[in-house]
Amino acid sequence: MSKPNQTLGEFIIENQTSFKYTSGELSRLLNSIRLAAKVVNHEVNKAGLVDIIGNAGDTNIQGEDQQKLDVYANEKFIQTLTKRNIVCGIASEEEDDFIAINSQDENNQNKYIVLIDPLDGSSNIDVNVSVGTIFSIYRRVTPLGTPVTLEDFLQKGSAQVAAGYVVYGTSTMLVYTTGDGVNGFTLNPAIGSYYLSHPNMQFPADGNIYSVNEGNYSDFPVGIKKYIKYCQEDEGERPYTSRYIGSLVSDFHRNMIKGGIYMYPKSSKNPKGKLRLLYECNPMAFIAEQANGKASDGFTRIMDIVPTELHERVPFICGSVNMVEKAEEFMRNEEL
Ligand code: AHM
Ligand code: MG
Repeated sequence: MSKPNQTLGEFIIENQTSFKYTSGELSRLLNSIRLAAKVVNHEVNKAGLVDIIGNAGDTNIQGEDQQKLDVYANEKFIQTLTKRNIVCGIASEEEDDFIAINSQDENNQNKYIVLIDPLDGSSNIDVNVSVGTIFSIYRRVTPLGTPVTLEDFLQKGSAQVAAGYVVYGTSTMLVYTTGDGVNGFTLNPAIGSYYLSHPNMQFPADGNIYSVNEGNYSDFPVGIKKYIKYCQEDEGERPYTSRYIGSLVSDFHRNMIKGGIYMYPKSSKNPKGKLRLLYECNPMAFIAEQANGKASDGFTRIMDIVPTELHERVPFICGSVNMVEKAEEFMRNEEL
């Protein structure tokens, strides 16, 4: 149930009873993410004012430059979730391994683990283009009071209990699902509260936007090339338009509101695709499906893929259901 002018805090509390494993624990966890996102938002907004942009000199596990704001966001989310003692484990796109939090303590009854991409699209920070945070929440599968293991993190996306993103754009929005639809909240920076601005978000079944890095076109699988040509030509009608920000959260958010498809296929540069199954694809797939959209790797539903490693990458096609199914049809036809 959503009410006009409802704040995110009120919404979380009012809806906690409709969650299938009723407990205040998930609400406390979502509240911590909400808080950390506000702190990160404050820092992102002043990125142009202070000397915080530029590389921190480190590279992350995927061998990419880490920028200072990535490091900051990573620390803030980990600190907030650790200090409040509400999760038993965290895995971050910016960390080599998962972090266990007091999970060996037999009195520790915390059952949730969080996977997070603290600042996605970070190559956009120093040019004032929007970036985002993506999070995914699961229940641990190993017994309470024992140390968390890799098994707790390598769960299929279909086991997620909640997922969401924050888009630091012209306004800052937090969008999330607990498996009962998707709701979006806009931050009022003067007051520091998020208000329900986009209740029950839905991908239109059809759309006219395709989002893909066409710079990689010559390397794409033939099915994707043909789908792109179909979008460009479509028997001379050309109903499609191309929009690509290069920030997954922002491209996804726009496509969910307007109708569209986002694609990051494999290429020779990224033979398994670029995006990470656990930190990026699964949470976005959960949100997409909860909003009547669809997400696949071209052949298989993203949330059915069994992960084998923390930083696994997969090709990602996501958005309006009819558009994703059309792209899958082109992929299938090339397989035959
Ligand atoms: P990141 O996690 O290193 O920021 O990379 C993920 C980002 C996505 O947000 C975006 O859609 C994609 O990478 C853009 O990649 P490219 O610049 O290759 O088009
Ligand atoms: Mg990322």
